[in-house]
Amino acid sequence: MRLRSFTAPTSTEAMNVVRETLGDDVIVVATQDDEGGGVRVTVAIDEPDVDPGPPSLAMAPANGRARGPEPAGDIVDEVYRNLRFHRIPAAIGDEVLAIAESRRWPNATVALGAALEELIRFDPLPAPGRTAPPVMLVGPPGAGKTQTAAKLAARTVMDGRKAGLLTIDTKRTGGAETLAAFARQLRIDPIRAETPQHLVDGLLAVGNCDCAVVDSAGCNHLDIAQMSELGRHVAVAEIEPVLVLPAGIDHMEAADIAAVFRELGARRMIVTRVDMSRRLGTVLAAAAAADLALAEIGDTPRIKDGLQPADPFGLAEHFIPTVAAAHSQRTGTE
Ligand SMILES: Nc1nc2c(ncn2[C@@H]2O[C@H](COP(=O)(O)OP(=O)(O)OP(=O)(O)O)[C@@H](O)[C@H]2O)c(=O)[nH]1
Ligand SMILES: [Mg+2]
Repeated sequence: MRLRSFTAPTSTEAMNVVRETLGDDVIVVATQDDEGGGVRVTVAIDEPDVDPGPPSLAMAPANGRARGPEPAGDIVDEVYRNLRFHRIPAAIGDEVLAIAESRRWPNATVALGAALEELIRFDPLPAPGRTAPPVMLVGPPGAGKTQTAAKLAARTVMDGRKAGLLTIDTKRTGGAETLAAFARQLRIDPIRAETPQHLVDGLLAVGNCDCAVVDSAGCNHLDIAQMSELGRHVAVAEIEPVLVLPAGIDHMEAADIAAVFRELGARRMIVTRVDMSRRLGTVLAAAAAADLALAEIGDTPRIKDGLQPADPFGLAEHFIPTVAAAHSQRTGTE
């Protein structure tokens, strides 16, 4: 017996989807309001039991892209088990499964990657040297903004280009010093912008840099005064606010946070601490809820090579790690 959930605006519509997808030979085990809106119908399908527990190395494909075709039902099952394990919100999960079922994919990673490519936008930050407005990293306290600023600067410097760092995190004890400590390793002296006008001046001073990144203080998205203060800094010049959000937090909270930072002007997000989180539903929930494009993935505390430009198949491998990738994640070796 296997369980599957379908979400639609009404229970009648959800049942229609159930019948279209699985026929009449199903048992409805639950009908409930979905957290994301609409009604979720859960049905039992009369098939041999499938353990819905965490994906294990034994279940992982030996090599995400190179393995030959698996039976279509096995692939959909594997995608389904991973969606459940990662706590993917039902509404997105249903769409992913529909895509996984729509074609014969070589394996589950490719099926999930193809679904992510269709459902989520991917828009990495421009490579150094490409003309782009300065980026301001914004997000909740402790999300990884300062470390990400250092990672972006390091990527630019490693590429032989010039990076400029600024910070508006000047009121909090130690805020600016953390960035300065990272920046020293890169021989960069970050500019401390105490006021919006200082920020304008600072941005002019780094105008010749290939990549200018502004670090900001962590903001409570429910605190209007804090968000307004941040908004005043974003508005002073042509700056792109980019949300930084850690993986692994509750997916409904992540969606709320993303929606508030979208109001501030964020259109892209960087997900950090992917190496520390076994469940990545947050990533999809936040991106889908606020229509944010995934820009970069932080999957290491290291500054050097600390960010990977987000792409659907790379992300799918984080959801369904290959044996080799899982091994290297655990041991730090190739
Ligand atoms: N393992 C891991 N740790 C990370 C990653 N990104 C950030 N961290 C850690 O997360 C913690 C917080 O990172 P910060 O960059 O200081 O976070 P912040 O958003 O600037 O925090 P505030 O300025 O206090 O709001 C630090 O201990 C970082 O080393 C990552 O991708 N992986
Ligand atoms: Mg910081």
